[in-house]
Amino acid sequence: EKQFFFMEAHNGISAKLVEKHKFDGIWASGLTISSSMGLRDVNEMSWSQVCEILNYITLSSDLPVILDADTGYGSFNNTIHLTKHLDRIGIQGICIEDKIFPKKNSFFQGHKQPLEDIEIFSGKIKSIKDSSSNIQVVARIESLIAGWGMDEAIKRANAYREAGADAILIHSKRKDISEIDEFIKTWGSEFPIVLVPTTYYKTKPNYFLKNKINIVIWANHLLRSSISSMEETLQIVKKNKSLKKIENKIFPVNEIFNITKMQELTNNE
Ligand code: SPV
Ligand code: MG
Repeated sequence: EKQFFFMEAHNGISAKLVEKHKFDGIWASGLTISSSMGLRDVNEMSWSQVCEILNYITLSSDLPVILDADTGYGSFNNTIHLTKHLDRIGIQGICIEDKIFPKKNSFFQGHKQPLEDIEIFSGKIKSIKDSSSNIQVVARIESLIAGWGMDEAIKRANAYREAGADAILIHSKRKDISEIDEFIKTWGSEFPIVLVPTTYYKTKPNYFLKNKINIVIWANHLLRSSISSMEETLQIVKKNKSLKKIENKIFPVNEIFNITKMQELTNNE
């Protein structure tokens, strides 16, 4: 059974790089799209601003894209409205999480985030399926990460499968796979599973293989590595008042021309 590894992208250039490196698909991450705009991952960007970014992502790559659509940006009706737009943009997957709009990033240590009512969330899943035959729905369960427990997670997995979800994303902020593993063993369902190993990053690839995990998402690693690289450049240039120490470390301008296909323009001219 094939496994799919999705890497995050938050703009056109990151989408192009994900494709160049032959990942299976793109995770259009709420965290990285909003942070790249200098905003918080708390639905400060509107759904239509997110769709604008998606237009650049789909223009830049032919890879399948799953949009991290948070809660679906409101009620089931907002979610339907969004789905129609995603269909036109050409997105293949939408992931919605069972928190309440406006949500906060799951790793943010604040209060225990409330979960959406199961019936209401199941209604959102059904309404996406009813409004598009092209878009696959990943239902993301926040019970574990928000501290509501394993029984709640299992109950929700059953309900979301019943409602027509195409896959379940079970999220955890443990440093190891233990909680996820318990969920998978307890649920015992032969159903597509999506994982986001951000905190349990030490998990061996063999675990994903053995447990038939369908999609593994590297959720924020291009944004985080680009911030590290920008930090390094800033420190070196600030200190030296010169570019000499940085020029050979950074991506050449000519390579940017290659990535954006400048030669194609010349040929067309
Ligand atoms: C995102 O990438 O925005 C996600 C994954 O939702 S996480 O930040 O791990 O919750
Ligand atoms: Mg998110």
